[in-house]
Amino acid sequence: METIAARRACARRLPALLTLAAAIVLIASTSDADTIVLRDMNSRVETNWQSPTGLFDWKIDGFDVATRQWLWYRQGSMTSEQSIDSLYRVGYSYTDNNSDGLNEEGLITYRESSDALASRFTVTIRYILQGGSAGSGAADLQMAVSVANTSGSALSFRLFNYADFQLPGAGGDIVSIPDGNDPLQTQGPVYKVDSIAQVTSFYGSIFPDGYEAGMATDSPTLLARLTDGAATTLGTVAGPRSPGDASWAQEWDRSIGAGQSFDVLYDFNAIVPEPATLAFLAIGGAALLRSAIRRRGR
Ligand SMILES: [Ca+2]
Ligand SMILES: [Ca+2]
Ligand SMILES: [Ca+2]
Repeated sequence: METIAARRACARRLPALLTLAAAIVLIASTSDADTIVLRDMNSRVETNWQSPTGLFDWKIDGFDVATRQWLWYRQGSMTSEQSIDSLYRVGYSYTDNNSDGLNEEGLITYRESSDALASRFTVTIRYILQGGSAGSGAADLQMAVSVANTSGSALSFRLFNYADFQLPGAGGDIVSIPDGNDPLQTQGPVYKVDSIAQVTSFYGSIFPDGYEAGMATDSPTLLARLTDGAATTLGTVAGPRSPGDASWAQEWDRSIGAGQSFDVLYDFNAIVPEPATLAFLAIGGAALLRSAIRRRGR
């Protein structure tokens, strides 16, 4: 039973607790609010979840392969697509799955509006980073996107995933999406970001409705089309596109049933070894490297 003395002791501690709470809020709003940082082995990913900047940094052994990767959407009768961060930002959380003191998993949650009861859908993005050993130049990033229809009727939803990766080496990158769901960006025989999108809850085709391999010299660029304030429908541009500053985008058009969700799992596999490692790769190490990464994933 709580005594008066105990209550008084609690009351005396209260100002200190409030100060501590204020300090924690301050830390969260100044250093941690905008940017989510994931780390694992040789790899580090930074995502600004509160702006269209999105994922802006993916360093592998110090080399940054990502200029931007982010999601846009167009729902119902919206007249232009909007970046996913323009939804109500519920929050994010970290997970350190392997208890090495580094958070390699981040979960970001958005919903239609600040009013949870009035919102018809939520969107969650779960990133899981899997680094390679130091100097390997290899890393893997998974992104699981779930659009959940929390309303009582079907929801018309278009989801766009845009990716602008960069690879080392001169001469520009080559990008292709031969089957629609498998964007591949390469530079020379070794450097690459090999992506695959897998629909994990079935609504219509397992393939995207639109996909385009793009170049920074396109007019307008893929990014410009997603941000121009007009409704965009992607075509089917499989490429390969000629060497340059490559990007790509995919579009999923789905009617999501009441209480159902549309889920896509992306896997981005990057290989950007430093020149010293290339000699090793030249004698057949690339397959070993790739299988080592895969083994870690199981
Ligand atoms: Ca960890
Ligand atoms: Ca547009
Ligand atoms: Ca690029």
